[in-house]
Amino acid sequence: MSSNANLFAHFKRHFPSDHETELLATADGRSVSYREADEASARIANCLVALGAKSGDRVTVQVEKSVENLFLYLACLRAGLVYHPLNTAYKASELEYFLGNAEPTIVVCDADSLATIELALSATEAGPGVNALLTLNADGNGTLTEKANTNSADFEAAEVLGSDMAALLYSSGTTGQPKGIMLSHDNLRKNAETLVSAWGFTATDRLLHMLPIYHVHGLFVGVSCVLMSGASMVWHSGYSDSAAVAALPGCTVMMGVPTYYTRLLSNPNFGSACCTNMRLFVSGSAPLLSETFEDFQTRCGHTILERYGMTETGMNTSNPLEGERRAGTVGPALPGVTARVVDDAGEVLPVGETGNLQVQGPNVFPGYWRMPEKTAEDFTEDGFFNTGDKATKDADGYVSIVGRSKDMIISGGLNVYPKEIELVIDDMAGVKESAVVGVSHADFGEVALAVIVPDSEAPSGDEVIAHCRALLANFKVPKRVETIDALPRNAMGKVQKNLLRERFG
Ligand code: MCA
Repeated sequence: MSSNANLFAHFKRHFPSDHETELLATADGRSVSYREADEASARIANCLVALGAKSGDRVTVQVEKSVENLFLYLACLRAGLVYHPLNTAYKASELEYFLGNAEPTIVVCDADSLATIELALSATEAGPGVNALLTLNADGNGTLTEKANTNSADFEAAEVLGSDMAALLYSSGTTGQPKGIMLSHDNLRKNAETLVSAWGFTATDRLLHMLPIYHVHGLFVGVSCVLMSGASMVWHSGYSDSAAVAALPGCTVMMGVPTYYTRLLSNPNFGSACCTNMRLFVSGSAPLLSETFEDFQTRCGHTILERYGMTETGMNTSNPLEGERRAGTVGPALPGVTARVVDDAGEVLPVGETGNLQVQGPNVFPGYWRMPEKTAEDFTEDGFFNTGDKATKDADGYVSIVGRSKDMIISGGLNVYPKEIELVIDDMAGVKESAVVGVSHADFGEVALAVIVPDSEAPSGDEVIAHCRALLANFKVPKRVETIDALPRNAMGKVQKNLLRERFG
């Protein structure tokens, strides 16, 4: 039994000896014990298995953040099923791709999106493979909960190999076609163990959890650190700076994207008085401005710990818990992770030079779902993953991310791939071509700006935005649209996006 690599079995080993200990408290006063999480996830695991889900099958989940959604994730782990979470902002056409590609056995969605999901399923070949389409609403009710409640509260964690897939998350990629990122039980466990140790998590910690749980940050960093240390959390369904100010006095750790911290700073009630029990603020998913880092120090006396990760790799580097946290850097590689900066020929560069950042370690994913060629493209012969980020490393090993070679925008901690938006805009009547670039934004750090070249009657900026809004998740919708006679191109015909950023940024 001890050889079982099932992540849930590892979590369970770290449960407090008294299972009545609180695992989480919600914003509306509900208290959930470790015992309840154990029993509820067992009931769901039994239910999923009874519905015919077998080890390795995907369970696609597009539901709001809730306690029951967390139980569903734990249930998938224990049953050896692959948890496939989707951002609740995704629209029908985006869903169609994910469902068609992931080919789930079970789909769980909010009752309000049932018709959309049914339609998306009927449009893909994956539809007939779905054994059950269940609902789970933001309040925790729905057919999943109803069915699960009739099941036993015992479930032995399925025996899995460390290399077996625990979760499938998608990244849109530079081509506009999303790639499924397979994350194994070992990837998630080893990264979680590293973080618990690097950030000093113990059972006395209480994490302020306001991040979504359809991404690595909220699920595999936040939840994993808590469950791997027997700690507890204050669980909010979303981010609000005023709710954070109210909750912080009862917490010891907070994790967030930089927007969470800039919004905290803009709240006049935020200051050292809220932070008397706090020991750590962690920031990631997007670059933290030095200005935010410094303002935060001045305002509450805490130095934000910035770390760096990706969906493909989990966390790679982190500023230290003890020791100097340097503004503008993401810290040295975490124990067990190797981070190197190479030139375009793959030669390791001397200290201080800018190049391509590559990483290797037990946290790095084994490859893209059913895309062996793409996997081969993104890994070097000696097994390093090309992050697509440009970086430098100083003499102490501190890494600074200085740019991205993959044409990506990070908006409010969410990755936005211009190609995906350009394809949608190029389809509009009156648009000859388009280019989407990231421009600075006070709240989201960066947002998408679309530049269109009209060919006949150009659509208005509002029409372009409305078109995007109908087809794309809201965070991808350009915040602004500009028109230009021709896109600037270099001698190779490549659009010079830097010029567009300079002109319209
Ligand atoms: C919302 N909007 C956005 C974004 N979020 N626009 C651009 N970028 C965004 N991220 C827009 C909506 O479309 C809407 O526009 C308006 O803002 C208000 O929407 P609302 O949902 O009310 O916004 P919010 O609740 O204030 O959300 C902003 C947020 C949220 C709290 C910053 O986006 C968030 O929680 N982001 C964190 C995402 C995350 O977990 N990232 C980690 C990925 P309109 O009104 O026009 O419709 S994991 C990762 O990156 C790696 C692995 C790592 O290292 O962590």
